[in-house]
Amino acid sequence: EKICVLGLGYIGLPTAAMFASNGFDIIGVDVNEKVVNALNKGEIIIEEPYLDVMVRDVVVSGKLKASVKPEVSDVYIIAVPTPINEDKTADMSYVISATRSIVPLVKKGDIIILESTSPPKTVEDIIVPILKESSLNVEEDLYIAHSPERVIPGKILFELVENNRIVGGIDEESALKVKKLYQSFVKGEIYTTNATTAEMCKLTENTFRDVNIALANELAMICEQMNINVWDVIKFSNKHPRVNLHQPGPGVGGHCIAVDPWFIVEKFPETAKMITLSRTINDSMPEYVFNKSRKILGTLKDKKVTILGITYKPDVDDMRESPIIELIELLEEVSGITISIHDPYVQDFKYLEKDIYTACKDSDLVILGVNHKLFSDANMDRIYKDMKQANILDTRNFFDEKALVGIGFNYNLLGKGK
Ligand code: SAJ
Repeated sequence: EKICVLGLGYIGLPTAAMFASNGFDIIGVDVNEKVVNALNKGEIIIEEPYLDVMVRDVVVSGKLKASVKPEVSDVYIIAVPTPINEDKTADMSYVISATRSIVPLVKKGDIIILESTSPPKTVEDIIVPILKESSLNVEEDLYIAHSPERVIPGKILFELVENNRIVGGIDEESALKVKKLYQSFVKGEIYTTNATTAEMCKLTENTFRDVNIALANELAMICEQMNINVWDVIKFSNKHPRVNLHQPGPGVGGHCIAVDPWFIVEKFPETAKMITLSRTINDSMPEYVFNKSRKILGTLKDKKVTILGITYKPDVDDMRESPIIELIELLEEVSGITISIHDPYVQDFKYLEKDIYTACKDSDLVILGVNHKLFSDANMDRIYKDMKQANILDTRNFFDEKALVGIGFNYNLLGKGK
């Protein structure tokens, strides 16, 4: 069987490689020639553990080829981005053009799968109508389903295999056909349902996290006012068998959790009250951290502020929608401020210092933005000695408070009052 995977990003490429290493012939399609050229040489331009080796193997064995144009296949998997517009609606243009590009190619019996995270009813209202532009009797001749990706960056190859999966078909036969296809490598359960339910499940999963994180962030602000530690409140509350609070932080980043809830709001703006409010709370966190920094120093004017970690989450190089970038933008507005940044995963960004000690030297405040594991190797005694004023603001409950206070730091924790 030949599979055409449209979109060779964080989801499409691992999926293509996985099918290829399970014996399928894959043509991977991307509009970006750089991605295509690199891939045909067995190289990848994204960072994901083990993916480089896997891709190289299937390219060398001839199972995976890349092209800027789709080719006639038996299965088409759409894994293109669905970014968010300024007005918080989904930009469906890539899904639309990818679907259009296969209209001239589809034949009776083909399978079409949408993997991109999409607003509810995308399969019904966008995919099916576009495929009807072909000469086929779409409902009869094609098997169409949404099977949302659910993998977490940093563990994509593991989760692709191990996670449970949902397949929502335009009819039962479609769902079962697609389930069978994924069973070639998925070890988790595969649950079948209709397309709109599958679309809504994906959005619900990320919305659940967003709402839960918003609650944690609200509790953090409340606990600060009460002079107690929210991290203790959450830790002990979670000892209850039916409580599972998430962690507060400087905001929610990434291209999923900070985006997907809007795809529900877009369709139901009046009803989606809690979802909208949670987004607003989480989006307000960079400003909250900024104000907390100002309180620590009295004024940020003419001070040096160092930020450790600017990616959207720990131990990855991905900066998309990172709340720390927003924090930096707020800091930039302060007159006379000096900003320096250290992030072992980022190669190219303003204010970047390759060395953590240089970044912290003469600083008035170090803000821990992201809890990269690598930061635990830092010699905090040395950082303390080199700082102008030894203030730390930990937004992730990463540091050992006792140890830092022992060294002499003025340790501040998001969600903990003084
Ligand atoms: N965050 C918190 N507190 C928490 C957990 C996360 O502030 O308790 C923040 C993180 O710092 C980060 C953001 O939220 O900025 C999102 O990080 P994440 O690790 O929770 O999730 P993503 O965006 O990397 O991946 C999510 C996953 N969804 C769920 O776990 C329900 C993943 O399985 C999805 O495949 C992915 O979105 C996606 O593509 O939709």
